[in-house]
Amino acid sequence: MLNILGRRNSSNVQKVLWACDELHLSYEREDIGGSFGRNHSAKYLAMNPNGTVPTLIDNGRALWESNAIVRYLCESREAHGLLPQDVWSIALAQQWMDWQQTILAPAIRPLFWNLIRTSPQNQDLEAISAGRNNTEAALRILDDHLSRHRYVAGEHFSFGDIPVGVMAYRWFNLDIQRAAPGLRRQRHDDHHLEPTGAMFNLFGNERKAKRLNKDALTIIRSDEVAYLPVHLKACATMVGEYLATFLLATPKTKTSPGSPIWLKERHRDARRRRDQIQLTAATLSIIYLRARELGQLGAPVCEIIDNAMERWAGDPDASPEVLPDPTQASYSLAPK
Ligand SMILES: N[C@@H](CCC(=O)N[C@@H](CS)C(=O)NCC(=O)O)C(=O)O
Repeated sequence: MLNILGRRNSSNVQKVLWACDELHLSYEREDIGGSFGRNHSAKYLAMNPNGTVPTLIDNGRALWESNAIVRYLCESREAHGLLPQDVWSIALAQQWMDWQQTILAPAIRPLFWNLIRTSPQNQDLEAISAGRNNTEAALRILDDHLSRHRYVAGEHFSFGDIPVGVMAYRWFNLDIQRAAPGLRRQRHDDHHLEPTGAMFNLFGNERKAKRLNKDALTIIRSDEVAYLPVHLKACATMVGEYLATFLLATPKTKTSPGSPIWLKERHRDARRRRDQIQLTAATLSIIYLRARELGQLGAPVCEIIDNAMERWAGDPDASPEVLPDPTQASYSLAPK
């Protein structure tokens, strides 16, 4: 089991969490650093003498420096494809990781620190203004690169996108004026503010939809191999109940952002009890609701789940080729 030491509101910890998520790695995390402290205890300093977060513990060994951790995770689990395929693309990915540490992070740090971590009466307005200009100048470089390449190392998402993606996400969520059009946010729908311009791919809705698609397919395929039809049927029934409960509780005119708390609790409870059927049902329902929020982009994900649930809900003894009538899906919420 991997252990990540570090508070989740640290951008450097977020890189590691994002990488674990991409690689489908399970881990345990401990809140350390910032208001949680403990990063200067003798025990912590023995693992990371800098007293910074994150630190990764893998098999009793400690690794620090967030970008090195991201690379290590990707390289040691290379089957998952976050590693660029050729030496030049690997060098490009590393170039942008170093650039994030040496150019982008120092530019945005005073801006973030003053706006988010400092009370309004103590904010340094000059530092805010300089930080905004410096960050914008740096992000123009990234934006220009991404207007010619889909991701930092070329056409495919790689480990090199994670550090700059975390920083760009931070930038788009600050309540500031932005001069360059590509570095502004635009209202995507009722709930989401999305970056415009070339950086969209790093963490925009298109990418979210792709990930949800991949996650849904992975879960469905592996459960179809691992479980008996009777278990799959129980799971489909649960998904139907979860989604119906959500529908009943949510006015037709409104899609509320995020999954409801009770559903996340079902997910946590299933993990605690190691109830794989409930875990799959809660996970697929969460994926479904997230995809539904993405409108047309998420519709194929909803369709994949709808189809699988119809298949699973069929007679456990029936041949897998005999699929129930798709028009009978009573819980379907897929955006049309
Ligand atoms: N270059 C290091 C920087 C680590 C760093 O400065 N982390 C900050 C949080 S983003 C930290 O530990 N701050 C002290 C604290 O959280 O108490 C890395 O990328 O891991």
